[in-house]
Amino acid sequence: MLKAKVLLVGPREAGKSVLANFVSESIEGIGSYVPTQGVRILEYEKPNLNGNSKGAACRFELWDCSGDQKFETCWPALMKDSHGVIIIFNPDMPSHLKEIEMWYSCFVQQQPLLDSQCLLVAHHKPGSAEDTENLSLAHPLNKLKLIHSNLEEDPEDVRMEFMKYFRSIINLVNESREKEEMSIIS
Ligand SMILES: Nc1nc2c(ncn2[C@@H]2O[C@H](COP(=O)(O)OP(=O)(O)O)[C@@H](O)[C@H]2O)c(=O)[nH]1
Ligand SMILES: [Mg+2]
Repeated sequence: MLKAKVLLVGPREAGKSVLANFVSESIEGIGSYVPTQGVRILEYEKPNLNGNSKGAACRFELWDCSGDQKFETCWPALMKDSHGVIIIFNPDMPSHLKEIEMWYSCFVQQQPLLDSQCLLVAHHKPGSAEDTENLSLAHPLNKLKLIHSNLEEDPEDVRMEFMKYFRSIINLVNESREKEEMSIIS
């Protein structure tokens, strides 16, 4: 069984918990806003995600982190042994564009993770502005893979993009495991 730990971080009320529930097929619906306290860990299992013939299942731990910076002292514990970081923000909020630089710096650059282990998600809530579809981000965020998520309009596209990202993370985990195995016998 290949296992990966992926964090969901970003500004408050961006939609982290909604997306975490959606991709993990958790039944918790969209209700009134409940701020996540510290972190909530969702498990998600996917058979045969990496498409190998062995058909090994993959297990994801999705760490739905609080966007509140009062939990900053917990961040090192959250980041420990993580394989990926998904930064979720609301493209309608100019303040989020600044804030995600901080999340990127703390959770990706300082760990350090590769840029390929990071996914940026512009999450469009119902009734959001149309023109933010052509969002252009400044360096260094413009080097990252950016997807748009709109659960009302195209939920399957969102799911597909997340699965693509999860597949890339599982491939990295698989590669590092193979390297470790090789290093033991050589
Ligand atoms: N209908 C709908 N509401 C959403 C969506 N995304 C976020 N929301 C609303 O925005 C609130 C904040 O989302 P949440 O995921 O809890 O934000 P978090 O602080 O980033 O975890 C939720 O309580 C929902 O009311 C969405 O895709 N559809
Ligand atoms: Mg939350």
